[in-house]
Amino acid sequence: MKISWKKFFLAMGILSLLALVGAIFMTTLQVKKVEKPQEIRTKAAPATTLSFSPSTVMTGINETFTLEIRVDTGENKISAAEIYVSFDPTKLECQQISAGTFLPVVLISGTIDSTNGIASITLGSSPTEPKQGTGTLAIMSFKALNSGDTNVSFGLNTQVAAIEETGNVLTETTPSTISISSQQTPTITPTLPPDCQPVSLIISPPTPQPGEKITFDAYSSQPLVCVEITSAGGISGNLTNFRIEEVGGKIHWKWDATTGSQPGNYSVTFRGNTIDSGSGECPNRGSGSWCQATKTYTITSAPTSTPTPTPPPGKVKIKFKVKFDGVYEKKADQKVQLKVGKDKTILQEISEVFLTANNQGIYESPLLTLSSAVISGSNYHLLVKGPKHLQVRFCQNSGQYRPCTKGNITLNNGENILDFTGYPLPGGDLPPQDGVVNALDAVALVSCLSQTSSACLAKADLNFDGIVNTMDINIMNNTIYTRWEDE
Ligand SMILES: [Ca+2]
Ligand SMILES: [Ca+2]
Repeated sequence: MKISWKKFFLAMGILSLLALVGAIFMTTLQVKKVEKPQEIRTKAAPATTLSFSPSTVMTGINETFTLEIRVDTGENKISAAEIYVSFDPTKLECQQISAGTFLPVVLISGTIDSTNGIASITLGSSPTEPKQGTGTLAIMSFKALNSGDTNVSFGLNTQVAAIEETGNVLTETTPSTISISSQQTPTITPTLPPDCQPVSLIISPPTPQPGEKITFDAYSSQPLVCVEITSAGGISGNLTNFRIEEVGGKIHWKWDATTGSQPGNYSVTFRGNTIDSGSGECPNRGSGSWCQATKTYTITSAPTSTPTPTPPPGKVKIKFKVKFDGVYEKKADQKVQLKVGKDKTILQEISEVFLTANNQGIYESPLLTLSSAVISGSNYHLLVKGPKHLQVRFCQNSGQYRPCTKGNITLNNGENILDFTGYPLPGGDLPPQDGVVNALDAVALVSCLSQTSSACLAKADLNFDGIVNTMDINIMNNTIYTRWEDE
């Protein structure tokens, strides 16, 4: 994934007093195609293209470089990609191929055939969410071995699958041209802007466990205008939110993310620029003019301690959908608390269920296997509580539009799909949550008005749109003094 944040003007330099003025916009860097596309096949509905970024690389013998495999799905919603990349093994050594962020699930790990010059990886979407749009499918690193021009291209057996489509939806691929000079390229320092200084990148914790929060902290001694962070996988969800902190006179960019479930070694690159193109855009420049740092991190295998024994899994599985009041389009992943009850007894409580949204803002859970305390039967109810929301009791498998009292949910062995979207979770119980929306929540929201800091967004951005404003007040007003938490 590659994102750049534009238009920030860091000024007032004399005493290194930095004022942040203006808005921050998020844009996906587009891949510039310079090669004539290779036609693979033509079909009516398929619309997906693959390319490499950068499309041209100038390097020297023994130098290493990185290529991102970029996808543009067009109208397709893709669920899997089987990628083959061919290269000339006499000129290039492929050192790694790993998952990007667009299709986060590694179905078949990256393999490299150095004899025949083929690297491959097979990736899938999260089961509940095929992906549409543009993004980074995979990241490759190469070492240049011998001089000359060569191509890195997609193998003809590369395939992309999409829902509602049969067969390969790939319509074209674009190779990358690599020019290897006979000498090592001189250090890139001379091409840096005169004030471009090295960037530091700190990853904490350096060896997170699966599902653990990880923070990337990047800083440079001078203001950077365009910044972006690229993760070579291992992250669940997008690195879409960053926060800026000034520490010891230096501006720090910090990203919080959650590690995925796959243990392994991953890398992340942060880079920034001291200038923009004058139009608020990051200039499409060669790699030489970026101030950047790359670090690796390791996700360890399963947690070592098991503090509380969990009941053995049962036979009932559920997948549920909810909406959050005021959210009508795709926003960042959220987590909710889930309780499964019958009569007055709570049979199972799951403190964190991660939900992902579709384009209509409908959030869906993964398929959850409930504990053996929940057996096939009827009269269940479910309690769902959002991160800034009142808890809601759901009594019907689907079609509920208002509060209820008597549980009437039937759960069978196997998969149960529960649709709670008719009754959006009411927002306003800001953290620390106390089960009621009252003046304390209102004061906390007002104190964050017009704010975009990560602390305020986490606390009071009720519609997850990246700012605390009157829209969030409206959502709280829908709830305040009129609704109490269901139990
Ligand atoms: Ca409250
Ligand atoms: Ca908001």
